[in-house]
Amino acid sequence: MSFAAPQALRALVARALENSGASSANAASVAAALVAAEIDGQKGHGLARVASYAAQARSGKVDGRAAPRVTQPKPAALIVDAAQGFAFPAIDLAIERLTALAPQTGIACAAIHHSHHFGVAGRHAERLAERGLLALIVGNSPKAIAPWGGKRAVFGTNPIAFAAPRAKAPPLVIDLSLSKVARGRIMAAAQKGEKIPQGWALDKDGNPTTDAKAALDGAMLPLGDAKGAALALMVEILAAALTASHLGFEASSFFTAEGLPPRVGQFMLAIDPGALSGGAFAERLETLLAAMLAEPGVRLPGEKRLAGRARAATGEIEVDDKTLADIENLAR
Ligand code: PYC
Repeated sequence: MSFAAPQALRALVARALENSGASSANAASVAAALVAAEIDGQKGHGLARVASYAAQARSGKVDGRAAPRVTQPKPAALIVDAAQGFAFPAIDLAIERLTALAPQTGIACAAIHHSHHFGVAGRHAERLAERGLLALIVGNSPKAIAPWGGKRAVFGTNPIAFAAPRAKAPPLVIDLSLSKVARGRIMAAAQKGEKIPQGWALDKDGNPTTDAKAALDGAMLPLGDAKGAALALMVEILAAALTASHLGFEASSFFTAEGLPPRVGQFMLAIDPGALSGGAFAERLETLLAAMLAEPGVRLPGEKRLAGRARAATGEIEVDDKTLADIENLAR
């Protein structure tokens, strides 16, 4: 493991992406998101993505120079066209515009069209909550989960993120992907030749499997069984149908540089909590959280990210040697 300062890492990642054809604005936006994910302990959405993002920018699968465009078809509805570029610049634009709009309209939404991997969904929701808004964000991703009762993957892992502002504490953040476990855990088991527990995945014929390689060719099981599959369906409708984007089973991989752009979508909803609650929101939320915390052993969701940030604030963060070396090569 190596140690590096967040600011230096952001500059390094941005240079790696610019060398691969990204505009400097896009490279800075992507670098900020990936380093933030690394700091928050979400390494699957952090620096490990740089090499594949750079390869996709080089091959043209992602348009690294795309400039997201926003239109406002209805007073409280925004369309942000990511234009087959990276998701983060489009999300940044949506956050900026929703922050201005939602306090005027009470509730506002943004449909991000023709997008890419949007990393840690909870971080985008949290940024809206840091601006005083309640946020709900969903995004679809390439096929991974079968519809309940089916054999073949149709839906993505389709994360759902929610964040609520708090007066005297960082926002409460809830962030969940809908597969029972992250696909990265199955990939890691396959690499090591290890078995996976029963109940994580199906093989390509729809049979439950403990063989990690067979699971990668098959489908992942949703958390909460039929209920999770229903949520994955809901996310496809909000994130892909509503954004005129690719459905999970139509989307190309977020990892490989070959093929057409994934063109997935994201849907973001921002609510002014004061407007809808007549000013009672903060008190009601704190009463609820206090009741939870009165139970011994209870922790609020999302606390892990705060621990990562506290460590990063002391100076340097721990980065995998090979990942860092790959980024340094790309940045030369
Ligand atoms: O956590 O599964 C996930 C995910 C997919 C796209 C963005 N995050």
